[in-house]
Amino acid sequence: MSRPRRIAHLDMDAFFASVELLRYPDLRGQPVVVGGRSVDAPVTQPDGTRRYARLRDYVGRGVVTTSTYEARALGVFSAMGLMKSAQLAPDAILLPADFEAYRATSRRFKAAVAEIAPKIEDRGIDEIYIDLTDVPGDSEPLARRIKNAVFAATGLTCSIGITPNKLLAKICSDLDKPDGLTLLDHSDMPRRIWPLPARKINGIGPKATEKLTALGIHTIGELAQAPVDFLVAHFGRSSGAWLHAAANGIDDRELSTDSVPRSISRETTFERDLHARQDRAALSEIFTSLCQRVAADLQRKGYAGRTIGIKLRYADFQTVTRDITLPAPVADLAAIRRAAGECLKRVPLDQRLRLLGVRVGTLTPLAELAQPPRERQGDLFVGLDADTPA
Ligand code: DCP
Ligand code: MG
Repeated sequence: MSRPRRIAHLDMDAFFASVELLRYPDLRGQPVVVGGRSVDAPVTQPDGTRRYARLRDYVGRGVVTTSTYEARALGVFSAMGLMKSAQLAPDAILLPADFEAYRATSRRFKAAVAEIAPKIEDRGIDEIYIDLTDVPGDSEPLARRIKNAVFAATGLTCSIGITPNKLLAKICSDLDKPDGLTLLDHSDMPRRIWPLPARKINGIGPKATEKLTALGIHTIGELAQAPVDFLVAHFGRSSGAWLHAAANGIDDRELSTDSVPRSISRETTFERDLHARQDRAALSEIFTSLCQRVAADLQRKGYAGRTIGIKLRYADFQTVTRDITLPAPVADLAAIRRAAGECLKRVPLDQRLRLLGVRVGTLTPLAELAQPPRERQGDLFVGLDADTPA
């Protein structure tokens, strides 16, 4: 029998706000809200102390990006209007968001985790899944090591849940926030998971929650107990089956560890509008150079792609795209240029053009291709996709 999986979900605590507290430690312990504009940035006064914007002085339509736990205690949460939150916490400090700083901190915490456990699925700026199945050591000390490494790299705390799968790990990392560490197995489901509201399952959004409520289902436990036929009748076959499995803690998804981009493209807006016939030579040169740049991007990033597409914008700003799907992925200039040229034949060219773009999609890592893409002539084009409005 294969070893049981150990999947962790790690989520940073009050992430943007916590990054801000590193640079303004005098705000520690206070209700702080991130979400202001640059005019709300702190001002250092002649005596060296800082003057901060307060929520009560805010006028505008901005929303809370995140808030410290002290602000949450006053009822101020992500996505709430700033003016509304000012009514709840007028004295809370307001800071503008600094995404550059958050991204830099995000890279640091992920790199620190990768040193301990390399199998990571990046889920965005402040959360990752980690596959610990093959990492030596018991789960609890391992989780402590990861939390310590994140703290050493960033000065910030995070919360970790370790369970047999992604679905439970995601729920679990939230159970003991902030600075949480929660380990949980299928046997803990009835006690720890079933009492939770159904919306705690990642994938059950507001609409599904509403529908479940109307059916008398509020908790994950109630959902787990609902007959699968009943769920299928109300949500359709695949959603019904998924709801049943999810509520019972069943989830076989692997981590997706390398995020393959959807497509790689290059486009250019001409200095003056160009005509397909009068400016044929110039257009042809630009077209080839776009293909060259896409081919170079593909080589550098290590991908080949099966869908080759073009994008045109006419002088009247109307935009059209065309693409072609090849029998096998390609990454070389000649194949891309040839396929893109075929696409070009399928668009009207009686108007002047403002912009031209070339795109390669349906990407496969070069490393996964058994052999290098073959150069073939003539029989390359198996299908043509219809117009897609840009
Ligand atoms: N965020 C955002 N808009 C939202 C929610 C969040 O821009 N509606 C940003 C700000 C958060 C970051 O994403 O700091 C991470 O989101 P989380 O949901 O993980 O929230 P926090 O990390 O702030 O708090 P928690 O401790 O609950 O994870
Ligand atoms: Mg978070």
